[in-house]
Amino acid sequence: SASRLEDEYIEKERSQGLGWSLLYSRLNDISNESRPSCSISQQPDNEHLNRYSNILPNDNTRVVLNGLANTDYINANYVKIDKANTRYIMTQAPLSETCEHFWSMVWQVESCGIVMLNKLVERGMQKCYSYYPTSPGQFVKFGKIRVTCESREEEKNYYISTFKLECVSESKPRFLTHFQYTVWPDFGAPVSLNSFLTFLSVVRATGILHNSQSPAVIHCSAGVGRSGAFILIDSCLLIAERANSCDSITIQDTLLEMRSQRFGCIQSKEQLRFSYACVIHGLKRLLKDGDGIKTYLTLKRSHEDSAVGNKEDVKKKKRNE
Ligand code: PTR
Ligand code: PTR
Repeated sequence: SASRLEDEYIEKERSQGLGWSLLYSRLNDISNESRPSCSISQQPDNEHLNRYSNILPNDNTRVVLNGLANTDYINANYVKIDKANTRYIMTQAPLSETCEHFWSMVWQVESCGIVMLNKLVERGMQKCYSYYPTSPGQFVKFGKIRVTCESREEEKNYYISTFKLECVSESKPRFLTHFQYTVWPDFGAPVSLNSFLTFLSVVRATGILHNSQSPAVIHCSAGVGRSGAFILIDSCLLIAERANSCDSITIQDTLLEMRSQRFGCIQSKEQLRFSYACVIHGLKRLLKDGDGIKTYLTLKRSHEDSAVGNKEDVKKKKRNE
């Protein structure tokens, strides 16, 4: 059942959500104790290929490009969650000089899908290069890869597109589904649990997420905050769906497991709270247990600022971006 996890959730909501601050900083302390080495990303040839100097890929799980592009470096990691039996690639939003690397990676791992959780421009700043074509028939070419838009539909809160990929050295094209979710502010959480869970179920239904052959590529701007929450929710919901239950320890352990493969996953306590709420709400919907989580809206209303990101996080963000 979902009731134990919901009790733990309600406990953390007490005293203006103090429980979330405590849990979030405790998890950060644990992650910081075993900070992974990220030295390859800081080599002189690679430094300028990182969108943010403070968000770097762990050396041991980085995606090593195999020769389609003129470098083996990209700010991307393989992230796998054993208990859920899932595997993804998490990466930063392409820069103009890394689009070629990005598409070479997609071709190399034979990915069937990309999930983009950011907008191209956020808070008036460019947060992602326009690395993909946006109208049917239009194409972009980066290095050896040509990407043609076959279709693009605008749905409520997201776009879904089909791209044809062609590589100069191979005759056979491949096809890929691209999603862009447009209502998730950086350092914050989507406003509606139901709309997010609907989006997740549409992505899942295409089969791109749990494809044992090839990982989906998940990105936002830095490839840690929103992408981290997305993967945490997807994997913990899978664990919950199989066992008909989930607990707080599983969510915490899964996040730590993710961070050991890509440092920085989940960038605010609001994203941690949203992840819990989605797992509870999703599990209750699955078990047809009432209407879903009872308290998500309540706290959100009493903490308006945390609905779009904690104020301190936003201030910190303004300093470093
Ligand atoms: N039914 C409960 C309530 O309204 O408080 C729980 C709930 C909260 C259900 C949020 C869904 C929620 O998300 P959405 O914003 O998608 O309705
Ligand atoms: N320098 C930025 C900062 O730490 O504030 C890097 C950054 C930007 C980190 C966006 C996370 C960000 O969010 P997301 O991973 O969801 O794009």
